[in-house]
Amino acid sequence: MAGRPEGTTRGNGGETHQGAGPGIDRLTTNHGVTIADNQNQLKAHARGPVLLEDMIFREKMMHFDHERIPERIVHARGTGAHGYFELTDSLADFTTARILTEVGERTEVFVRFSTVAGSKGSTDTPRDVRGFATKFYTKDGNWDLVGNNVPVFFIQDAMKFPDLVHSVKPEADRGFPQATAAHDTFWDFTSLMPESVHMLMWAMSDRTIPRSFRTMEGFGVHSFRLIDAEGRSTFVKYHWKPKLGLQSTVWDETVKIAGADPDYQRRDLFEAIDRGDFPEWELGVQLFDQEAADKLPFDHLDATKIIPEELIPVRIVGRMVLDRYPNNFFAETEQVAFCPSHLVPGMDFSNDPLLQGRLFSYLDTQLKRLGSTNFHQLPTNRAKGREGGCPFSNFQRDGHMQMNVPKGRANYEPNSLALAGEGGGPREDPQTGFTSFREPMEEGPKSRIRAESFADHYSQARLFWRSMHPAEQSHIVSAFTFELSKCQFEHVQQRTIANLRNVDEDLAARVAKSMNVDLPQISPAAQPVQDLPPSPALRIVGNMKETLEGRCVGILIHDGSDADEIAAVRQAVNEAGGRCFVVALKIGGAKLSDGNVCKADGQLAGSPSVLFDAVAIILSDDGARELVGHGSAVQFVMDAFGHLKAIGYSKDAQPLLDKAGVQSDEGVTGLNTGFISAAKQRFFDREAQVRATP
Ligand code: HDE
Repeated sequence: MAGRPEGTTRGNGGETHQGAGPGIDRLTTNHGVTIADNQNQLKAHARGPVLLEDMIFREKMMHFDHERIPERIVHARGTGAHGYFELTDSLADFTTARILTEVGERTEVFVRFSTVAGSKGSTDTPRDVRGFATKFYTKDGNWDLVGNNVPVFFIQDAMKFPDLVHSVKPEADRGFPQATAAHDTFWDFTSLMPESVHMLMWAMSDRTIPRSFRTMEGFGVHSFRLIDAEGRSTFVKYHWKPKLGLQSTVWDETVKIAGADPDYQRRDLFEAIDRGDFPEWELGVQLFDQEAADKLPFDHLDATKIIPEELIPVRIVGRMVLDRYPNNFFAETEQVAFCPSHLVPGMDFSNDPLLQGRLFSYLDTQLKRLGSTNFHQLPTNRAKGREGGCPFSNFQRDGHMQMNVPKGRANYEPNSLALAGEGGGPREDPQTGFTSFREPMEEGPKSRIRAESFADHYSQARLFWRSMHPAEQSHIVSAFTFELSKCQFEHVQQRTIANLRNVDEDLAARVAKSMNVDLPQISPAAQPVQDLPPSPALRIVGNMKETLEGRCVGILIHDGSDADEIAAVRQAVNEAGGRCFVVALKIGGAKLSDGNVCKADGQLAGSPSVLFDAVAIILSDDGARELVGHGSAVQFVMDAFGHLKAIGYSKDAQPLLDKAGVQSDEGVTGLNTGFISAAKQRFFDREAQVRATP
């Protein structure tokens, strides 16, 4: 807890009432009646039948029977945290929304991170896009920025969303596989939808195997509008940039994390907040007007396109800090309801047909999931930013689970009967109310049509591929190879590779070669593919921060390990802003060189090196020789090496390194000869030594 008072990262939410509320020490029914016996049902006699009249049992069991609500149709597995957003640079020239004009003001937020495809009980680390949804409780009402950690999407029109999701979810007849795109139906669908290819490049890249939520970027994906006081519009794309920089895992590592700790990413977020190491992101905006939009070599209303930062720079305007964990997962994280339609005055939507479809879908799904049109009254969803008085006020009434008790005789507008002094109840306000941008509409026949300007499916996929570092390119090839090799239908594999030929011939040839299949004929492209300039900002390698902040070093010890060496590594790691986690064969720890017992934070079999960012192997000669006989110790070192991590080691640990096949390189160091600076990095050049790079 790093000296922080217990509970400061939780418990400030205020909204606790029933159940374990402070000061209530009696156990009661839901109707406030004190319970005398919570152990036994009411029976006719000691060994006799149970009586139907036992209202205490029936209430308890009925409530339990109904505890579950439908999980989200997508993004079912998630975790959330409270925090605040603080504006650092005013956008008053572009918008009237106070959250974007009042520099220094802090606005409460709730953020939910999620995977997309898996069910609620799946693991945290499949290859998958991550959701990054933020609810800002602003003075002007709630604003939901419901984004992902990838800036594009698979499809262009919301009409195709149910098809896309059906294809990636478990297959219809067999109900598996879970939480993965690596199966026939997904690749069948996407191979028939060339518009998905750009997103597939991102999905097969290291972006979808992030190390932590704290090391992910976030994107609003669509273009939105900001509206100024004169009603003028500027397009905006939103970006979240993590303070800790971008960091991902390698595939073998992420697969093993899923086994070692299925809750790895939520635990990481929880523990970081708990120790006061608050996750932080900068909010960036790309601003552009219609004229600039018209000059882009692609249509910004097409959600399969990015606007490279090199074309329109990202302006940093604020920061978000997550500093409080929910009091209750269900009440807050499960019941939070995000809707892209939740905008505040000074903002508006664009005509992106994917966004337009989302405006309906999220509101609709909350009704199904939360069971009532009154879901906005739940504490986690309530608008609470307005100064003074009721945060919302209208004549919508009744419905399931109405939690307010509106006063007065009139529930319609206009009226003249409302309570004295209230002037007939709440009234609209043309000055400060939400007004849509007065966009001039083109004339044309009503039609179901895809704009011609959406027809270029490959140029940005090529841009992405060519922007990648060679190590990232080979990871992309491996990911396509892995996923397509899980497909049983050759025509599905072939059609995907045929599409990839439009992205880059080398990419397609490498995938075909590493699958040992024929290179198919190139698929026809609807438009000639453009050679757009690469965007180095899209890389992870090179954009990863060299820091130990937010990172953890695993220290492997055994009986006889040098106490001074352990202390020195701990101190150096802590001074660099990192954390240490001591691993020993047994949880009780090991007897060190100075005769003291050092307790372990984790037992070796349950604390593999995949859980750490770098490892220090501090062993005596005898200790090393003994651990050579333990597969988990050998694997610990072998994986750290294979996952391109720094390994610092004491001289006597050499036999264990030899057994693990560690070869010397700049990431394999003595404990006080460069380990700390090595621990801040990953060694991508090592990759060729540890696996065949396709
Ligand atoms: Fe979502 N999406 N989505 N989505 N989405 C949902 O809403 C949908 C899309 C995103 O933590 C659902 O409340 C449609 C893009 C996040 O609670 C559902 C389309 C982006 C979350 C839904 C999209 C997202 C969701 C399921 C295409 C990035 C989790 C439960 C037209 C910009 C929010 C729910 C949370 C959740 C529909 C595409 C992000 C069914 C129809 C693009 C982060 O309503």
